[in-house]
Amino acid sequence: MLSFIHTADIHLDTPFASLAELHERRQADVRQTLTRIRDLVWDKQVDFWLIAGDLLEFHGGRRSTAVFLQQLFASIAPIPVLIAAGNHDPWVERSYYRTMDWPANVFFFTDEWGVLEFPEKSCAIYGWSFPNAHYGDSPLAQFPGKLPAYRYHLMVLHGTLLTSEAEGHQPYAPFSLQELADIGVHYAALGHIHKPAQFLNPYTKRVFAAYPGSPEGLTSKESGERTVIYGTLSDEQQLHLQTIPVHTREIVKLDLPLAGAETNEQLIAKAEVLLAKVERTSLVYVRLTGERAAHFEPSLSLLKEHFRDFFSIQFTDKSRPDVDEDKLRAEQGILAKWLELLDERAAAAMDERQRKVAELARAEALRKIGGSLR
Ligand SMILES: [Mn+2]
Repeated sequence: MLSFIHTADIHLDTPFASLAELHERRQADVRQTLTRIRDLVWDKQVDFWLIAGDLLEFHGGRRSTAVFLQQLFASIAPIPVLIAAGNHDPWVERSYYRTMDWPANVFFFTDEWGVLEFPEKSCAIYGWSFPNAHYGDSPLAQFPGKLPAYRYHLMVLHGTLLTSEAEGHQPYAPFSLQELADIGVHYAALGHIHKPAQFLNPYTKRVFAAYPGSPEGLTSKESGERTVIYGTLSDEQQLHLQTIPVHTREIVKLDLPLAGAETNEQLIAKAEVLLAKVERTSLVYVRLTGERAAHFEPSLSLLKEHFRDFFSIQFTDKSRPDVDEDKLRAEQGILAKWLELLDERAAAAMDERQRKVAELARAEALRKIGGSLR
C-alpha cells in the first residue's frame, strides 16, 4: 500500500489586503495551518507529501517564510516532499525554490516534466512547474510518457482542469479530463482551484484526480471547513481519499434578514441571535437583507463596535426600504414620475444586460426614495 497527504494553494505571505492591520495575524494563521498539515504527514507516516503549487508567493514572499518552510520540511525527513510550482510561485531563476538550499527530502519539479522514482515502493511520481506566472497552454501536451517498470504512477500538477468548476478562473495551464485520463496515472494531485473537487476517470468511472482546495480560507468566498486529502493506494491499486479539516480560523458568511427592523437596538438584538453560536475566533461576513422600515438607516459602525469581540467582522447593507410604491404612485409626485421613467426604461431593454442595468437603477432609486422618506 502507498499513502500520501495532498495539499495545494497554501499561498504563504499572500497580502490579505482586505484585512488591513490583521494581515500579519492571518499570514501567521496560514503558517500554523501548514504546521498542522506537517503534523498529519508525520502522525500518519505517509509515503509522500504532495504539494501542487501556490505554496509561497513569488511576489511578496519573504525569505524568512522560506526558512520557515525549510525547517518545517526538514522536521519530517526522510518523508519526501514533492512540490510542483504554480502561477503564484513559478519556477523562475529568482525563486527561493532555486536560490536557497533545501533539505534532502524536498524535491521541486521544474518547468520541464520530471519524474521521481521510488523503486523500493515501485512508484513513479511525475510533475511539472509553471515556467512563468501566465502560462496558457496545456502542460499535458508535453508529457513524455510513463515509466513502464513501476506499479504505481502519481502526478503532481498545478493547472486548470477544464470543467464547469473552472469557469470564472484564469485558464492557466488548461487541460481536459480526457487528456489527463489518457496519461493513465492512478492519482493526479492537482492545485489551482481553491474549491475542493474530485474527478472521475471517464474510463474506469472511479476517482483519479482531485483539487484539495485551499487549506486556510483566503477570501470571503472560501468559507467553512478547509481540508487536505489523505490518500491511500491499495496493493490492488484501489484509490481511497479522505478529506481532513486543517484550517486555523473559519470564514463564516451569514445573511441577517431585517424583517421590518426600525431601530438599531432591534437590529443588534437580531444580530445577537444570528451570531450566538459563531466562534469568536472566526472571520465573519454578515449581509443585511430583506426589507427594513423606510425611515431607518442601519448603523454598520454601531454593529461592528457591538461585535468587536470577533477576530474580524464585516457588515454590508443589502436591505431595501419598505417603500409603499402604490401609495407613492397614487400621490403623483416627482418620485412617482421617477419610478415611471425607470419602468419605461426597463420595458425598453434590448437585452439581458440592459434589463439588469434598469433593475439596478430601480433598486437604487427605491433606496434613495426610502432615504428621502425618513
Ligand atoms: Mn494558482
